[in-house]
Amino acid sequence: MPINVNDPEYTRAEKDYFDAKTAEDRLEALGRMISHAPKHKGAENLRQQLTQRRKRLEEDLEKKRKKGKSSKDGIKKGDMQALLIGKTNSGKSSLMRTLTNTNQKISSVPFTTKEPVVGVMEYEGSPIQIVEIPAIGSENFERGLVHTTDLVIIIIEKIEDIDYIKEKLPPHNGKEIIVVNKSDLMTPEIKRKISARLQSKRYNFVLVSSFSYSKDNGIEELKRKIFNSFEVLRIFTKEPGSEKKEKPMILRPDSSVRDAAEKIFKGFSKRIVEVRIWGPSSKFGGQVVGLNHKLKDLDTVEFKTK
Ligand SMILES: Nc1nc2c(ncn2[C@@H]2O[C@H](COP(=O)(O)OP(=O)(O)OP(=O)(O)O)[C@@H](O)[C@H]2O)c(=O)[nH]1
Ligand SMILES: [Mg+2]
Repeated sequence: MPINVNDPEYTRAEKDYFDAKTAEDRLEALGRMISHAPKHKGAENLRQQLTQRRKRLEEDLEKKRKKGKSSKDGIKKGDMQALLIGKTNSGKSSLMRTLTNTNQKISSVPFTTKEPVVGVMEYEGSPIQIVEIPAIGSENFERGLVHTTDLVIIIIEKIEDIDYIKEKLPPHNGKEIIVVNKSDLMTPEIKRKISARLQSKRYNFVLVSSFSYSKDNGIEELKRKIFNSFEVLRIFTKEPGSEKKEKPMILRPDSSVRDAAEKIFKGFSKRIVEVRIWGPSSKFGGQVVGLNHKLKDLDTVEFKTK
């Protein structure tokens, strides 16, 4: 038989419980209901029901939290990472599909993308990780990824979008490229005006159309700008007597031969007896150098081990 509880604190907590908009608020209100529930024997059933309800709510919340984690922490940052950030409908998903191998949904319905989508853009043999972040200003926008990224690609449809986005953008140390999308809808006159405005503000920018079939769509220029913003060294490695590896390793500027060796695996540099290099940092092909030798982009390094 349901019992009537007269405690006003309990009544308020119960109202909050039913009015709660989030699971966290509901759980909080339920906690108050439990502490104000009558203590006498006749209310034993009620107390039991409430604690059971709390247990279920807590389990649901924990599940949700874990799921949320897997989307956030599941993205292992690549050597070169760029985030696509923009308002809803600006064409993030469309651009991503043109740049990479992903196949996410494209739609004029706002807030279609609800979780980050990760793809890879190959540039001259080097993989660049591109991540679409759900629309800025939406509850699914993920701030955490912005702090650590190398490059923020800001997608806009009109110039005013830049201020809106920059205001909401969390602090970060990455570079920025402004991408004006949907240029296929613009007259040459409008394109000229937009370019002049962005140039006067000294933005690194490019006008594109995500539609790959659209002529002069700016996509190749964007790819080049993306790659150039990383300022990395692409280093090919090899063993004596064999061909160099097909794909270069990616190193920070100012890296040495030792850094390259340690990237292969930790402690590898201790096993090396001789290093030869070819390419931009060598005086001649096959020059023998020490572990402290500074590398240049597109060098080939040969490691001879014990
Ligand atoms: N004309 C034109 N339309 C485009 C272009 N890029 C995207 N669109 C259209 O814009 C709409 C939104 O595209 P999406 O790629 O889904 O946009 P989004 O930024 O990912 O949107 P949300 O994930 O919902 O925030 C779709 O109707 C696309 O067809 C473009 O370059 N030109
Ligand atoms: Mg999208």
